[in-house]
Amino acid sequence: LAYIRGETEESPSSLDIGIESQALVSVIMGSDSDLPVMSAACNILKDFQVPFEVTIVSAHRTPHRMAKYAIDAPKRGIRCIIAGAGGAAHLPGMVAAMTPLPVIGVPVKGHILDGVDSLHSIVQMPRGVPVATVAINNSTNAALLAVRILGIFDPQYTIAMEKYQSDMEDGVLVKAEKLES
Ligand code: RP5
Repeated sequence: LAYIRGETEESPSSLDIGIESQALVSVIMGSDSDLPVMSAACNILKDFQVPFEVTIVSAHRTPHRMAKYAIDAPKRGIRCIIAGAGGAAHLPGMVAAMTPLPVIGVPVKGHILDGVDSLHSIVQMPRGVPVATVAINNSTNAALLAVRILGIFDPQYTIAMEKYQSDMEDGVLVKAEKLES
């Protein structure tokens, strides 16, 4: 089933994940169990009106799909890949090895090792194969970084990012004023 940006105000569920052919950003994850974490990235991309797609690609369970997805992504117009995975989190690194696109890795917190295993798996890439790694479970920052990357060739995203930063600053200042009064 296609997940089309703007089709729903809800976070994507496991029923509406799929491929959006006009997507600039791809959000992939190793399992549907990652979706509660990765849906925050989808919400940010929606807020910034970035065409994106979201789907499941597992480095271990669907290695052939992963290879095809990574190789085809640039040809399909994808500009940046956000990849979330937990545990032995090889998806972001393996995708980065098979595509020239920027890959942003999201370490997903598992039940046993608190996500430190995922963080180390994603951040400890060998020289030559970079993955921009965000904090554990912080897919929000992954999406914000993707928006900044898109802003390099499309100023509308930079302008929107400046507004986001300004709104964030205003929000903190309001809280500070309340605290001080
Ligand atoms: C990884 O293994 C996934 O990214 C997920 O975080 C973890 C556990 O997957 P499930 O067993 O919940 O499907 O591949």
